[in-house]
Amino acid sequence: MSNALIVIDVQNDFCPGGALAVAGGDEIVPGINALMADFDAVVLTQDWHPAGHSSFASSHDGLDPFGTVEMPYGTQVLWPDHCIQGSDGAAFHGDLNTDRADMIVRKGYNPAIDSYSAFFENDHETPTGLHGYLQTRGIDTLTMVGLATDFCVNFSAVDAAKLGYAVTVRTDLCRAIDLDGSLAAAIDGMAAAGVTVA
Ligand code: VGL
Ligand code: ZN
Repeated sequence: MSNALIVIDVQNDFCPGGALAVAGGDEIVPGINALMADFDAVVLTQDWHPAGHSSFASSHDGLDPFGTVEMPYGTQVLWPDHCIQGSDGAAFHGDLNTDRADMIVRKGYNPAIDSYSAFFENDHETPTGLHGYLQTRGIDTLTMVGLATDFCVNFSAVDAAKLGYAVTVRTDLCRAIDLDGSLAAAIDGMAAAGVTVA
């Protein structure tokens, strides 16, 4: 069997100067590029929302970014408008080595459901197709890096562990949003799910 590096959402809007900037988000790019040579496959994910997406605070009258709203699939954090399909903010960081990517998985394109995980939308049911791709390539071991540790990396790693992959998260090559203790909760949740948090 083989291994894959899963690079989560290393996009301009999650880097300093972006719409949902993660502190130090750009610092991890050289280390991620260097790591790519160690894997059989490299997969990039790309947060890819239509304008007016239901995860944007601007789509809910009277609600502010970083608050929450109840959606049919559970509690959803509301975000500033970010990663709008085709925008510069949705583009990968300019220094990320995208040439090495075998596969790019876009997520969050369904207007009614957010998608933190690379495997399932936030209803935890609707698949992105990544599991099928990895299975058909015989990949059983994953290393995850990218943005943000406590949201998209966390959800992706926990789903991957549930699906039976051996998963390592390289926290030195991730950066967090850290809303109300979300980073500590994510580290605990990943460890509890059997993810190796390195
Ligand atoms: C993310 C919030 C909203 C992430 C994406 O990549 O962690 N966080 N959309
Ligand atoms: Zn998003």
